[in-house]
Amino acid sequence: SVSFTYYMRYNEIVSYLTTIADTYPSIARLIVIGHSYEGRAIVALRISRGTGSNRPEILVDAGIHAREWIAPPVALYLINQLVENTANAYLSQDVDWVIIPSLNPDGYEYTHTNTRLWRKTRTPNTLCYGVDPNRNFDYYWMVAGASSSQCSEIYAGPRAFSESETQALRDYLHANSQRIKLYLTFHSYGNYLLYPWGYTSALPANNEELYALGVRVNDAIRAVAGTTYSIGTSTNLLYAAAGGSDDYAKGAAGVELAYCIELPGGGNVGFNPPATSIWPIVQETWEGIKAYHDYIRDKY
Ligand code: 0X9
Ligand code: ZN
Repeated sequence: SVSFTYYMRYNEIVSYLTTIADTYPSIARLIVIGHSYEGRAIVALRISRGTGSNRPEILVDAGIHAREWIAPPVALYLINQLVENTANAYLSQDVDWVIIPSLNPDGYEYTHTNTRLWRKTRTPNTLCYGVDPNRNFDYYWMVAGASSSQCSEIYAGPRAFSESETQALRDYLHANSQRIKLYLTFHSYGNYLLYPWGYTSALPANNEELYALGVRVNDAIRAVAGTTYSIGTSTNLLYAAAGGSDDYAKGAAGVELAYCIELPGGGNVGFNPPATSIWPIVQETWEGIKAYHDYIRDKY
């Protein structure tokens, strides 16, 4: 079962999703979207209480960056509440959800067994291990804020989509691009609601909508315990960095609403909030995710 009192290992995360799919077969279905370099199944849970095709879908992932431990619990709490809390049944009545709690399981396991602050995948290259998966997507790949040095933390890879993990998300996005209306990718840290573009300081055509929805989400989160987020484009608010999954979802797969959510930090280096912080962070973030849902439900 799921826990928010400690950081679960990848096999526990997979077990939880498997159990949910087995226990609630009419609501939840397990999907394997691909495999990591080391051969782990990259699992997703599709949650739907509706019938008919062409339903709007919200795609959520977490854990693209291995060390950002607070992100997977946010995705797991979302699954827990959508499926196991009947008071939230309305949230999957008109909208489908696909949730990928850990997109970089090799890196995530490595942060547990070897190097707590590992960020990248675990592909062996000639000089160093790993590619920054959030520089590896093929949308203005390598044009800004990415490195061609294998040992860099922001190594973009030998070519775009060199990593099986980014290929898996790419393939899922394209196979479902017609129905995906919102893409959320959870990272940490810094309390930012980022939206495209990350490759340029130019604003997207729907900047006003992206900003206004961000304000709604921030208001919902702030109401819980006063936590606030800054809202804006990745380049203008944080830094230019091309090859991210959010830019790819919007620019290449046509998902008009895409956000990179930089969750709150914690611990001595920001990436390691104590386990006691999991609960308050997932609680307040859940309120923000519900605000996203309400917007998508009302719009489509
Ligand atoms: O640099 C990143 O990949 C993200 N920040 S993090 O500290 N979690 O590494 C921000 C990514 C924002 N999106 C794009 N630049 N496309
Ligand atoms: Zn990150």
